[in-house]
Amino acid sequence: MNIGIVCYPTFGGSGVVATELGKALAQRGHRVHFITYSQPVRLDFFNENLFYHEVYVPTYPLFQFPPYESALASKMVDIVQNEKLDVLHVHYAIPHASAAYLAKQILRSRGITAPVVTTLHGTDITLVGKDASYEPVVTFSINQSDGVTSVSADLRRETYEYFPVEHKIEVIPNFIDLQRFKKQEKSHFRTAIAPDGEKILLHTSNFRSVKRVEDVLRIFAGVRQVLPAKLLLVGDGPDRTRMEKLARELDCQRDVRFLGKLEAVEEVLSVSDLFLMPSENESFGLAALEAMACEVPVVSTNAGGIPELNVHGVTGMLSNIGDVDDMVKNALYVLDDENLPRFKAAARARAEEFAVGNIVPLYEDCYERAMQLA
Ligand code: GMT
Repeated sequence: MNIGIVCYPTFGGSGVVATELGKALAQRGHRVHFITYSQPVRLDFFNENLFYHEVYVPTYPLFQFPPYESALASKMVDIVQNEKLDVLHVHYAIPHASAAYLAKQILRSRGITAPVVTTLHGTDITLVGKDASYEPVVTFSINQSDGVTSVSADLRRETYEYFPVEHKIEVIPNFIDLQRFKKQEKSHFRTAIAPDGEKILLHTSNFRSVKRVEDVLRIFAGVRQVLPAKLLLVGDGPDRTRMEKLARELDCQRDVRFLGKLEAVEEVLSVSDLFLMPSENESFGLAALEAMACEVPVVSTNAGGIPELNVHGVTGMLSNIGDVDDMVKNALYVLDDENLPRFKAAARARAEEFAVGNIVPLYEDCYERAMQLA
């Protein structure tokens, strides 16, 4: 197939999933055209089946808000027509699904059929999409898509609950490259971080309020009262400075390291004992899946789609949002030397169910059905 992928090319989970999907499809012999405003971060190599088309948004003094959606729709028209795409797969409803609808109508006026598949990733529904400023456009463009997928059953439930969406939504979960995400021998790194055999806890996120990084620090402070431990924080975002201050207030700054935006997160995961995900909302929790693939169990909330990945008492433990005391108790239970090996093995085994080879064919089937419908 000739497939167009539209996504946010930045570090966010939806962009990562879209890019990894494109790479996997290219390996399976499809020709994949990325249509984005800059080169996706994980697309920094040559492959004969991968193409990148940049959306250029001309500015003009009149434009307080440059019309990205129009430029994107025009670019989609150009690429579908000239590269003879079979299907357009847009990740994140806003504004990609509505731009795709516009492109489809323009192409139809030229006698060209362009099936559109929309994948809902989370905040496009749970945070941003619900806002009355966007809701009518989100609902309309989901209903006009030829195929709609969501990354968890919970996100599908939320979509039906909050939007008058009539379209069938197929659940296709996030997936993982088990060759890249596996426990690696990094004992020198472990010795440098935890020289006295301390347990290593890890959190990775974009440091936005939905991630509740404050809870990460409070859980760590509780664990450290009982057990020698270190905390590694990967990522960056609006709450970072406040969290550095909180680490000092909790008097645990010497045991906390802010590592910033690391690309090779699998190296840090390889030396970690426990992953913390106290999110307020999480449609799937790709970061937890990456941890589990590296044999790191997860202490998380039961928000959104997390329970569809993290199995309570098996791959980690679940608590209610904000229940820091319970998460401290759970973390200590998982980290107990009696329990940790069994949790680690179960985390990896569960991650294997989400192997890229199990999930990507579901998208191929979805494309086929959308092409028949359009
Ligand atoms: O987690 C984020 O804030 C980034 C966000 C995004 O939109 O890129 O990630 C969402 O999509 C990921 C890939 O499908 C999911 O694994 C994340 O759980 C989801 N984040 C939220 O729902 C908050």
